[in-house]
Amino acid sequence: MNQAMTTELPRPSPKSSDPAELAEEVLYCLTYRIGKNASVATRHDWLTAAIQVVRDRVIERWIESTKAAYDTKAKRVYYLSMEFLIGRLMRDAFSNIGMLEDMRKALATLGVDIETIAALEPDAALGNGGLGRLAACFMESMATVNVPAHGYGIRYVHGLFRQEFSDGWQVELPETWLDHGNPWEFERRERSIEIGFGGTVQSVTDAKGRLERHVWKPNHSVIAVAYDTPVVGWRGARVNTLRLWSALPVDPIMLAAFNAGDHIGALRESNMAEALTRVLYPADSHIEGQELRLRQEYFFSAASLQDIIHRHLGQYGELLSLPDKAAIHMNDTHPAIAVAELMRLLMDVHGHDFDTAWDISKRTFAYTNHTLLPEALESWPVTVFERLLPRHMQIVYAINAQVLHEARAKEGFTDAHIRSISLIGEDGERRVRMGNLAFAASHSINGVSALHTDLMKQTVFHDLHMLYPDRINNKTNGITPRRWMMQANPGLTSLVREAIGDGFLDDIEKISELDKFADDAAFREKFAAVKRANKERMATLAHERTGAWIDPSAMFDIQIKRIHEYKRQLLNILEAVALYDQIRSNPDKDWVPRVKLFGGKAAPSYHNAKLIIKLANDVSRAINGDPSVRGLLKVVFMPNYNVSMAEVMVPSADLSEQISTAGLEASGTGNMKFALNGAITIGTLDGANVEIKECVGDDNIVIFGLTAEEVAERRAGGYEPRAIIEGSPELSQALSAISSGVFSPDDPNRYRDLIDGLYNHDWFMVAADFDAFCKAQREVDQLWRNSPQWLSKAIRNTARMAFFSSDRTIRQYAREIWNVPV
Ligand code: B1N
Repeated sequence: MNQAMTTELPRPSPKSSDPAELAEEVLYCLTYRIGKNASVATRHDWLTAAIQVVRDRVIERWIESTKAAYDTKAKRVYYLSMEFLIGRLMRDAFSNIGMLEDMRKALATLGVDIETIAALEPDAALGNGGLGRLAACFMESMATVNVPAHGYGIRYVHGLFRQEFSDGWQVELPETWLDHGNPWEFERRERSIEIGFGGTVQSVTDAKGRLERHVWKPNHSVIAVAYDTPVVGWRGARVNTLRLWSALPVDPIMLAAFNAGDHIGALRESNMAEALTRVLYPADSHIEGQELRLRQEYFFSAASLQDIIHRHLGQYGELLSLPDKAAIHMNDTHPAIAVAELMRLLMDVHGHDFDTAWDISKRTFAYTNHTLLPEALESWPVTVFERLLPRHMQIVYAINAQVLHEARAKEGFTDAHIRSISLIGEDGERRVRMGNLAFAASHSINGVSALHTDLMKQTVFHDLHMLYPDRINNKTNGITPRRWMMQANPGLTSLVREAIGDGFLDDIEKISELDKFADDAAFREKFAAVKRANKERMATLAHERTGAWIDPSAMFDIQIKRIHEYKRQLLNILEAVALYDQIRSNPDKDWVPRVKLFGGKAAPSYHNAKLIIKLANDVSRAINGDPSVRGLLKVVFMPNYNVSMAEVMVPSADLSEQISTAGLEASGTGNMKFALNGAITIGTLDGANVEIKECVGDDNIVIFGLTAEEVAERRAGGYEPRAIIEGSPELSQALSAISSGVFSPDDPNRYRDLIDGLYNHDWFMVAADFDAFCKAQREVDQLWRNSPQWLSKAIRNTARMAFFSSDRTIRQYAREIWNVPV
């Protein structure tokens, strides 16, 4: 740095953790980077200055990590994901670098409260739910366990919408996380890449007329500009890069058109480019099939692939060694077009033949499947694909020919098998099946829980698994204990440190030493006090956001996740209605006071999910306003559930609701966050709940309902919900209350479709599991009445959750998929 620039106010040593020196550093940033002095600085200015101070330390390690990976020629992991639900970053960085408390003191000497400014940091919501949050946990764990990795995604201007309620209905408002600038990101104009779309493919022949290669001539293009965010691992062990792409027009105001007087037309290209990265598609586990989405997918996959190739060529000068030096991971099929792009680059740009390119691709790519829901399996009409990506379409056909050839050469493959393996679906409109493309090109295809992986083999990928039996493997999801325990629950973290020492901070396996404290009455009391404080904090938030007062001594029963019929928020609401009825009928019974908390967004186009939100709000208004159940039952729906809100809700929970129809939730990760924070799970044997049960033990979890196998049998055997409803007085009563307008006197028919759906088909088997769920809830009440027993179980949950650390997950990916040392 230029000495002259720093002579006025010497820049304090960036290594210092002394609060007085840190305070000076904050003032330095305020003065020289923001251009303000303390007397006029806004709270946002203080936030930016504080972030810049931690950022400086992070940058030093970032440069070291990048250089070390280069010098040692280490294999790199490239994690391609349409979504990174990272949330706030300041506390994460302070905490991982070990300066949270020093910074708190430093800011206090300047009259600034760290919690106040922390709350101003926007919650980066570049994702919908579990899939995006998993990518964020993985980024942190890769930095922690020292895997050289780059995350690649899209820098959406608007992340997931902000949710408000208007008369109990969800209203979506644009999220504007970049309004105050983003101090974490570094724009890398030098990493700008031109991405083409459309056009034609020309064949170049040699002198003898033999085909030499294909040349794609796109008819329009945009520029992808890189924005880098550093991702810090625990104790600053390593700093990796999250590289997000933003689209810019190649020729912002097409001068020719502008000069010819077509002012609007001149901006067309600019508008089109900007539309590409403007907004995140707000559907979770559901594909809308709009062309803009395919453009987004190609845009970020192609930019990432070209970046990876550029880096590899810069260091090694050839591409045959790509599989030894790069592992490219596809987070679901959203980046699957990367397969065709790599093949195109290898063949058309770098002159490799198909067989070589195909071999390189298969040894480089791996793919994670996150859902078996048919509406989430991506496929694109051949017509759209061909128009947008004509060369990639040819390559998909060539890959398909190869795969079908391999299948035909194997014994036992009938025409039906061939049809299901094909990358092109031929039922009705011809479509490119992105799952089959990702599978065909990957040496590893993993599911996200043991059950989900088994079901993958039995269902969607049955025939591809028969053809390539060594590829499917399981990697049960995990969560980072840094964010989901140390940062979100500092009270519990200190208590655990007091009990078993600091070892678990660096090695989460050691948290099992807490197990013996489950029988220690004094420890139980302290554990209860921590939970109580977390519940008080939650009660304050609930009051701030909804106006409702909730009693921290009641049981906090929480269901937070995207609203989806298969996740069965409806089952939970119906149980609340039934309980409400029972309390009113038997007011003198010793009911366990409960607060049922909900949080979650519905995709804007998902009608039933929005109706379920309205129902929850209608039920909430009726119950909370009825003095006859006061102090015994409350229902609160928290608006605008996001990562930051989860950080408050999860540590406050007594009971964790994980009640999806068995076989439909691939894994779940909220289930892990709650259990780690000492909540007891009520759940079905679905996704990772199965493994949570194995880890915490049958006595420390409440399981109910049909198994995945039973669900399948019932479906096959002709499921008749009407008969079941009629056989359950509680369910019939709850449904007739809703359909007669008890909760919607202004519009008694409001829930007609929802209720008719339950009687007529009940796809998600709410009726089949209703009685079992109510029974399980009364068992939960019984456990709650014996407080020492409840606390022992809660402590055992915390003590037995080490397996669900994303550090474990990432180590397995590194060893078993990526072939990277950890
Ligand atoms: O991925 C999570 C799992 O824990 C959840 O069980 C699973 O539902 C979730 C299309 C998805 N699966 N599929 C999606 C998201 C966005 C989109 O556009 C599909 N999300 C999941 C992590 O493994």
